[in-house]
Amino acid sequence: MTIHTEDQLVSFIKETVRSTQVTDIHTHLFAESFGDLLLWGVDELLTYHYLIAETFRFRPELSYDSFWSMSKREQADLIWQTLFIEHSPYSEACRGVVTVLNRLGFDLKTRDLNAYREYFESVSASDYIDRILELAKVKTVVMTNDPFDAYERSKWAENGNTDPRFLAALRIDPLLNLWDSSWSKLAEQGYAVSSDLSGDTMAEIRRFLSDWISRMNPLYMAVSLPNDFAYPENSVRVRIIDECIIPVAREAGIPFAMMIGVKRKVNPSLKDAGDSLGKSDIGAVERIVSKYQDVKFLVTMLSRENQHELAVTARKNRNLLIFGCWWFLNNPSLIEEITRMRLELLGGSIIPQHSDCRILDQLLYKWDHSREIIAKVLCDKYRDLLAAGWRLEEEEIRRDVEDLLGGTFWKFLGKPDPALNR
Ligand code: RAT
Ligand code: ZN
Repeated sequence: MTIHTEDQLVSFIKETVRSTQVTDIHTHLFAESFGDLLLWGVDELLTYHYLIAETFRFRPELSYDSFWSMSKREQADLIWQTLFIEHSPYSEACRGVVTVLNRLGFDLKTRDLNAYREYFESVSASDYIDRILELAKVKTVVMTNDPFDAYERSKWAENGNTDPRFLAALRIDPLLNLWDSSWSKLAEQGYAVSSDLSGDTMAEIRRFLSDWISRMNPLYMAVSLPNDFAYPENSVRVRIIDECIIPVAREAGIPFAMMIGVKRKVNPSLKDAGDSLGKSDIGAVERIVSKYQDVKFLVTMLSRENQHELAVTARKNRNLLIFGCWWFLNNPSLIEEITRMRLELLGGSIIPQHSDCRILDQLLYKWDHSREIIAKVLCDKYRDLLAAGWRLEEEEIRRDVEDLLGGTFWKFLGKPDPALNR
């Protein structure tokens, strides 16, 4: 149907963005068969590392050790008291909890954490996964799967992944960032590697990757890289990228995802909450993607300062698909700025957002909040077209939104969206 007025346009876009099912291309969630690796419930929500960092800012008297020696429930009580009762919860991570509690139908007037807890005692993981995926309108969740983690390996050995709504991503941070300590983990798994990369080491790393690709069937291989990531470079990391990751990605026909710009452990006392960010050299991205034009790269960068040059680099390299407003960028003001700029430079050939959820319930807020902004930006873009006399068809807008929320990703992978056959 043709759209004639601005009012019609705005309500159609809002409704379409709100109701379109998403492929969430990067999360830290797990299918039910991975047991307690899947985090869910209000105590997990409250002890999200983003909120831990915020709590310490308001508690100068609180020692790190005393916080870490508390039970999860005690930590959650303290965070609730500090960030929700003693202050108003308008930071994005706090607002997220409010959105989730609201979407679950809890009475927010009471602010009674124990009453919210009761619900989680009576629900099963399986029912809760169904409920959240349905409420969040997320059809497919891409996990982050770490073959260096012994506990996760045991889960792959027991059942593996049995839920088609969850798909794997092979995460290889230790291989590229911590070779000095990770080579022995490969050796323990039966690969003939040595710390100095001599002998069969490179072939054995390739064998390790191929074995895990067969076991997990991942959609891509992924790494987070420090802000000083350099390419090319005379380093263990770059040798492993050139001699192992790239050939294996090419052979398996899967992309290499690079998440660039992390400064790990700037405050180790904060544990997971202690990482930061730094501006990176876009030249490293330019050089690697243009050197390997037959390999696909998914790239996201953590610093706001890198976003414009990353979008321009994608204009020059069709084997580069940029994705998401990652971690410290996952705030409304920055999502809006970045999404607007990306659509202006690249049209719909981007993945505007991923959730990065660590806790299942967060799908509700991460996607609610992002959908609202994506819709707002799209309204402006289509309004400009309408004003310029372009004929706007509902079907075409629906197609575009489906692409932004997953279609572009599947086309880039060269695979049909498996959710379409479920
Ligand atoms: O956003 C986060 O929760 C971070 O701690 C990281 O997990 C980051 O997203 C990553 O994948 O390294
Ligand atoms: Zn992540």
